[in-house]
Amino acid sequence: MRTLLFCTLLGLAQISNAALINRVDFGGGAIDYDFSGDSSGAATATDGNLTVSGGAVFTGVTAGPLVIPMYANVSTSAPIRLDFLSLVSAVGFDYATLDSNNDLTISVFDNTNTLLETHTIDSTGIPLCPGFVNPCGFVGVDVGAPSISYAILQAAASPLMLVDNVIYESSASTVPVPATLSLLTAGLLGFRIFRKKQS
Ligand SMILES: [Ca+2]
Repeated sequence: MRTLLFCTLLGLAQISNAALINRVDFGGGAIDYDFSGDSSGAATATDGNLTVSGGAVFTGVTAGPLVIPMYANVSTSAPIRLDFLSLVSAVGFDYATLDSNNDLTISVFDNTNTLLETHTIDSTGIPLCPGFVNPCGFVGVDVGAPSISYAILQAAASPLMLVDNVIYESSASTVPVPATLSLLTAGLLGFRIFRKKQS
């Protein structure tokens, strides 16, 4: 009974955390964008499908995994916005803040401006970035289907933030475990049938 309760609680915890993902959760077909081809000070950065706006391409300082050039709103203090020409199912990026007590909120919307998900990252729980004076980390959102049209990143206390190494995925293949399991089951079943036919 205790085990059942524990498993139920564990299941609930997994459901409530399901939307936030790490970089390793993205599939092999995910696209990376590190701003390496963008010139310093450009207001928008684009790979043709993803367009980043709200700030400017920043070449001021490298902060842990965020390596210049990156994207920052240092000059505008506006939210950073990521627009996708083709809808995506998941998006993530490395971020750093210029204020050690600065909660960040990421919100993703569909192409009718409907809010799909919003997450606030408590900056007090984030470790300082190696070689940098302020916190940094990775945030990834997976909505399970290619319906994200744009994402908005906003900071609460001080609006300054840095973004680099954007990763995004257009198909819902960021949770490969069930698919792998069913393939494995199908393989085992096939093997058993094969063995039966042989004997
Ligand atoms: Ca970079």
